[in-house]
Amino acid sequence: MDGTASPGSNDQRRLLEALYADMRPHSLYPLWEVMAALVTPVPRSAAQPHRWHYGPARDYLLRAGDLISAEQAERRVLILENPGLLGSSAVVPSLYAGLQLILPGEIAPCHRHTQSALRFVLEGDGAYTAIDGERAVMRPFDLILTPNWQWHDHGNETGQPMIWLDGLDIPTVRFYEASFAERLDHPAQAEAIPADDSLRRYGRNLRPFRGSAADRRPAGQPMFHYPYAEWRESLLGLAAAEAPDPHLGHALEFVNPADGGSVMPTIAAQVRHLPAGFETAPRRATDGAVFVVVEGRGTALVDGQEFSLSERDLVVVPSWSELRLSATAPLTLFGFSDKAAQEKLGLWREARLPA
Ligand code: 1HN
Repeated sequence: MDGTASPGSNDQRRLLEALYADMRPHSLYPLWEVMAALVTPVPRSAAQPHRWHYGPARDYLLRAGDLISAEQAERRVLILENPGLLGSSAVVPSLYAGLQLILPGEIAPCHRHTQSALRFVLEGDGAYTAIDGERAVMRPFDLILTPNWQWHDHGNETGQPMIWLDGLDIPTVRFYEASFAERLDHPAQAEAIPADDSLRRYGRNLRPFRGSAADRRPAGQPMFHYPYAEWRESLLGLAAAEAPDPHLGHALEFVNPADGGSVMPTIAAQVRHLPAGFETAPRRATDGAVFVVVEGRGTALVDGQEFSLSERDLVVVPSWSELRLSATAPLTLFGFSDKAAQEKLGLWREARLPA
């Protein structure tokens, strides 16, 4: 036991143990025996740093594609389960990550749930996610959101497999015991709104004139598609114009234009760019994060464990682990984390350490 109380005599110990044994059937437990483990001076994550190479994960996913349809599976996904959190379907204690495959002609049937999701496209071009009646056409490295309780289905009318990274707040919703879900009685929802309508309406810092009855998305969450073509231009433009932050490299956060905050209440998303030869100074932060390589090569040093990274490899960086990133070729990363929820709860912190 990870005790807090200072040791006493053998006699005291014996009497205490007898007390504990008597109390146990009454659901009572002494705080002083566990307090140090509950209130740690710094975070101690149960999650482990881990890297998944894309190639082997993709092979297993395609093998699953031969064995079960998207419709039969409802979602054909390989969970990126943290080796420190086995059995929990979690990549960090608050978040879930997975790799999803949709083959040509398939539909992942329409449903909605209180879990919020993001998709980050890794392979294929031109499949769609439909969200509350509107399709977003998925192109490589686009970010697409499925906010809490919005109807969504995915379909692939192209000739190629589509693979993307799913990030959901499943463990957070489980923690609060607030899961609700429904299925639509049709596999695909009706296309009520033209494809990419929300990008035209909200994607360039504009919104429908108030009172014009043209608002088609929820006022607090108007955007659900952040195309690669746009975020790449912003990130690489920044990289061309200024020196990288020593601890982050060039870094941009995706925002919800309605309030300037994170893309969803529980999940924050970011992109980073490191010029070739650049190495970040070490940094810790309380958010548990998942990164995927968009382009380039490098390494992630996470609490002293070194992971080589190449295109589409994934790495999980648990809370308060010390991260150093380095680029052997210009390195672009996408990441998502629970920073959004932690900031709302007043918990998020970082420590920028000397190089
Ligand atoms: C879900 O709805 C999707 O819509 C993916 O693509 C993964 C994992 C658990 C629960 C719901 C999707 C999911 C999921």
